Parts: sequence; C-alpha cells; structure tokens
Amino acid sequence: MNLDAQHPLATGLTADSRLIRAYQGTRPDATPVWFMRQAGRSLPEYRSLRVGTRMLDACLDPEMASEITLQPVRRHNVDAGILFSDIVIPLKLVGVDVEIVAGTGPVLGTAVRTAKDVAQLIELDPAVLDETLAPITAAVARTVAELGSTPLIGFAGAPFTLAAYLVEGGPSKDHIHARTLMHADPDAWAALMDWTAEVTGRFLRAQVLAGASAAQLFDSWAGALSLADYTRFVAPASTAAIAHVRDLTYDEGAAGTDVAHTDADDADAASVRRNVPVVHFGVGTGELLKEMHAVGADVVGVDYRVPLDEANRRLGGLVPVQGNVDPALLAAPWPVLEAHVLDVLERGRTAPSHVLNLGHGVPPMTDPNVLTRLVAFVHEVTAVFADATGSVPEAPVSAPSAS
Ligand code: 1CP
Repeated sequence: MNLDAQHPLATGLTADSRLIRAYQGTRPDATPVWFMRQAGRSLPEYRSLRVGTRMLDACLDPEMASEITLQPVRRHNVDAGILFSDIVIPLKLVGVDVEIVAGTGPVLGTAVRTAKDVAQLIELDPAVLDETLAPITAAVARTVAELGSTPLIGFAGAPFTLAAYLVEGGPSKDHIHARTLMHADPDAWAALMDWTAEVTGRFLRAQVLAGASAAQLFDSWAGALSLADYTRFVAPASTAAIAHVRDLTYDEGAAGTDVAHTDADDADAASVRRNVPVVHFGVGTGELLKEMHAVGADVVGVDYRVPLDEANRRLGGLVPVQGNVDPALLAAPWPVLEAHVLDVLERGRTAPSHVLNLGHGVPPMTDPNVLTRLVAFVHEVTAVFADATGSVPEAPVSAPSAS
C-alpha cells in the first residue's frame, strides 16, 4: 500500500535524509547517528518533565510523549528521533494488566504460563487497537510536524521479546518459562506468538501510517535462543509482525512532488517505488544475524559483542548495519571512547552502509554531553569518507560469506 501523499517520505521531506539513504544501502555525506534510549533518564529535562507521571501514562499523553521524543533531537543533533513509547504499550491497550515498575521494567498482573492462560489472553481482540492507539498516532503526528526533515523511527517489540515478558510475568535473565513453553506445548506457544505478532504489528504499522519514516523491531531477548529454536518457534511470528509494515511504499520523484515535470509519463518514468525501511535488532544475537535479516528486515542492528566487519561477513556483505558502540565506553575517558568509535566506523565501512548507534540502550547515568560530542565527532570524521565533490563514494565490495 502506498503511504498517504502527506507522509514525510511521500512528500520527500525525509526521503533524502542521511538515515533513510543509509537504511537503503547507500552512503550519505556523513554517517548518520542516533542512540537507542536516547530519550529518557540520561536527560535532566526528561527527568523533570516526568516528575509525578507514571511511565505508561507519559507514553499515552501525546503532548508529553512528543516533547520527550524531541528532547534528544534538539540537544544532540542526532539524525533521527525515536518515538518515546514502550514495547508493552500495545499489550496495555488491548487490555493486558501490565505496568512499568521504576528501576525494574514491565511487570504483568499475572503470568501467562499454560494453554488455558494463552486461550484467555488471546480472547482479547487486537482489532481494539484501531481505536485505542489514537494517543500514539497523535503523538507521532505532533512529533513529525516538529521534526521536519529529520525522520522519526517507529518501533515495536518482536513477538518473542513480548512473549518473554508475558510468560515470565516480568524481566528475566534466561527466559526459562518461555523457552520451556515453546517445547512443552508448541500449539499454545504458536497461538501466543500469532496473537502477539498481530498486536505488535498493528502498533508498528499505525506509527508508520501516522508519519514515522522507518520501523524498528526490537527482539531484545532473542539472544536467549538457540538457532534451531529461533528458526522454528520465533522467526515465523517475527515475519508476521514485520508483514504489517512490509507492504508500505512511497514513490520517490513522483509527479506532484517534482514540479519540474509537466509530462505525466516522464514523471512516472522518473519515479522509483520504495518501501519503508525496516530495522531488526537483538541483544546477544550474533548467531542469529542471518535469520533475523531473513524475516523481512532491510537493516540489521548489531549489539556490541560482534564487530561490524564480522557481522557484515555473516550477513553476506549485502545488508546495511546499525550499531554497535559499547554503551559501557560512554563513561570511559574521551580518548578511549574516540578510539573505540573510530574502530566501529572503520569496521562499519565493510558493510554496504552503516548507521552508528550503541550496541544497546544509553545507560541512565550517561553524561548527555558525551552523546552530543559523539554525534559531532561521527559527523565530522565520516564527512571525509565522501570525496571532495561531496558525491557518495563506492560502497566497499565485500566478498560474499562462505557460510
Ligand atoms: O521510568 C522510566 O524512565 C522507565 C524507563 C523506560 C524508558 C525510558 C522504560 C521501561 N521504557 C522506556 C522507553 C523505551 N522503551 C523506549 C524509548 C525510546 C528511546 O529509545 O529513546 C524504547 C525504544 C523502549 C523499548 C523497550 N522497552 C525495549 C526494547 C529496547 C531495549 O532496550 O532492549 C525493551 C526490552 C523494553 C522493556 C522495558 N521497558 C522499560 C525497561 C526498564 C525495560 C527493560 C526491562 C528488562 O530489563 O527486562
């Protein structure tokens, strides 16, 4: 389905941004940068705005969610905003009893452990989201109106990561109850994953339709899975979740956005149909990179454990990558961080394109000035990757991986 003519990708406002170009596999004039969890507790302006408002209430207040989304964009000059929300929001909106407990994370009223629990859960109709998502789409619309040519990334949790919270009842180290359920009762597990894919897929699609220019699916806890379990019990549901945005397209250089064209045929010939870029990220998922790409992603987010040249090799040299500065180094002396970032950039050059990010979220105690300095540094050092005329250099040719 083609996006609305007013969507920032369709009007061309964000279509030529560094982020979108890099997600499409070309190298813009400088490497784009944004940070997972760039909004939030590292910013004093966030902490003061949040006083007296619960996390999920803040997400469901369009004015507040929009303001929190914009705070890091104003402060750091990052190349994208990411909607301030949470992966459990669509669960809450369909009627699941979930809260975010400060310092802990999402906590469920009751864990979903048995086939009976699953049957009860999936009686909640995902179609209710068509109405209950209104505060989210309102927040997106407000935010993109302010962001102008800076793209907004919409996001959602992947079915496994959400199911991990549902089955465990809260955060967990090894997700053992979820991993047991998939083997002990594959039918109940499949029903749970189908339902979760539908709920989270609708949440993601609504954000893109409302104005987000890219979509990121977080399978944060998929690193707990073996490759065999991922492929059998998880990948089909991730494919189903991504399918909710996979069909969304826009025409670049289309008639109506290009005033130079008067002849309709000419305009058609010049226009290229593109899809809304989809990014897929997980933590500890070095063994799953290829499969996480195969579920329908355009870009793969890499955590800090696998160097980007190795990630690129595992991905066959053909996939744009995002990552993977170690968040722990944000608190190290600047020369240590700088050397690490240069190494990440150098390894990232082996891939078709690279969006610089952290290997996981910004730690709450991070000095925000370090993030601002890091953005300026990355933009400055990568500008020399482009040649003197400012044109985009050839992407380095990587040998296809043997794996
Ligand atoms: O009171 C607070 O400030 C709560 C902290 C917090 C914040 C700021 C939570 C609770 N969620 C969020 C916002 C959030 N969550 C964003 C905001 C946008 C941005 O990046 O700036 C995003 C993208 C998420 C997504 C999210 N929530 C993920 C996937 C990304 C990741 O970090 O792996 C996960 C796993 C969650 C669950 C969650 N919500 C909150 C916490 C502390 C957690 C993790 C709990 C755990 O360890 O299991």
